[in-house]
Amino acid sequence: MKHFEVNFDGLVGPTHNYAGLSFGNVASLSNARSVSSPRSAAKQGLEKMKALHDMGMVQGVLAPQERPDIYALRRIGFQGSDQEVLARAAKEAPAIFQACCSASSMWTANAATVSPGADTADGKVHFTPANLTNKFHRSLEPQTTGRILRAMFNNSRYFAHHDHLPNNEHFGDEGAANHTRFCSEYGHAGVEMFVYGRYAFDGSKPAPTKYPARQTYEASLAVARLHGLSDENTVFVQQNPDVIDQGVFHNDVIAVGNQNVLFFHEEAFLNTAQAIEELQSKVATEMHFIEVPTARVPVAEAVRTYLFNTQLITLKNGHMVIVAPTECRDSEIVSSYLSELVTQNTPIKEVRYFDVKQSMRNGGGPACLRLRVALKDQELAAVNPACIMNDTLFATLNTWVDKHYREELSSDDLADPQLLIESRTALDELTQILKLGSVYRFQRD
Ligand code: SUG
Repeated sequence: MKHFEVNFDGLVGPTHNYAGLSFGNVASLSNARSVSSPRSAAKQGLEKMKALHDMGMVQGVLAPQERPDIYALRRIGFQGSDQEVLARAAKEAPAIFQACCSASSMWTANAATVSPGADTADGKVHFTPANLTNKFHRSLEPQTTGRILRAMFNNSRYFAHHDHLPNNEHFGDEGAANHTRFCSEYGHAGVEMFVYGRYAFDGSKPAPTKYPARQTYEASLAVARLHGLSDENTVFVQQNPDVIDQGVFHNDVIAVGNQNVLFFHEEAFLNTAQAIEELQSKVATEMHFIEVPTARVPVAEAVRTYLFNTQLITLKNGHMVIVAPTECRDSEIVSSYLSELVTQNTPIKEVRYFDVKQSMRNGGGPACLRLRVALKDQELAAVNPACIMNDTLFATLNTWVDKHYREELSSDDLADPQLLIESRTALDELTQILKLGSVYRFQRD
């Protein structure tokens, strides 16, 4: 039996823009209203996917969502033809309108939480789309995410799909951005670490005071229950509220793990010693805990460069590579740290830098752009093959982007009725390329 970790990267959508929608996410707020390039954004993402494929990884593609979200605008009372809905919403409620235009589904680390079959009670791979309740623009994603995941993992013998958790901040769930799995081999039973920012039903517990904690303890527990995980293969860890208040809006901005490695910042967790002890006692292999001290990399520098929003991937020769954004290379503090790290006695042997600046300016690094799914070979064979990256798909998607995506987009362009037509035309063609069927509402209604 063979097993793999497959990274499913979000394809950036045609309305990629900077609207400053994410309070608590420093990059999103500081780049608000700058001009974006949807075409470069999509191509930067595709280059990363292709590079991982060329490194021998199995790489998948997750389709973007339809934006502007006309259905959300109708639901809050804007009426008339699609063009009238756009024009009225842009004029009367510009902030809400912009939220309905966000291409935020590109950050597929927030698409869902996934538990591999080796960990679950029924042996199936379980998927729960994240409800993303904390931000209105992101709360528009889960239903379509669920449809896309069902179209990609469409075999009930191997895959179990759940509805997203109740749409309420008490059950705020941000998906795999707060979920890390440790194991010896991907196909072997592992331990799943859920990191939460606050307790929703107990106000006496520590919580951030400035920025929101998007993930609740109760949501993490609910996902673990749905997936049929046990006490033995789960660990629940509270994020340090102080780092949330410094812009760490998801755990994947301050920690990343893979197999037997947890790479994390000294200030990441509220109770680090306890978390380490519990993880080591539950994971069936010896763990490497690589803790980066504040004295070496301050939290602000980690947030600015996204040192921890890196991907840790295992190549076929067993070496781990750290996939980092070029912002890490361009920081003296971080690049010197990384050059030393790869010479030390840990499985991490190499750093590869990627330019994902279009995404970074909205607070999305390499790790935000991917959803990890550990699969055994027979499960991989049941995945929609049109969504798996290869040289032909890479060429096809680049041509598709060139044909449909704008070079530049400013917030004023979002109300252009032509953008809606362009976006729907592009996505309709994409569902044929990725063989997804009619996953978008404009194709179904
Ligand atoms: O949810 N940014 C996203 C970034 C998500 C990053 N994901 C992970 N860390 N896994 C967010 O805050 C900004 C959109 C705007 O401002 O236009 C945004 O949604």
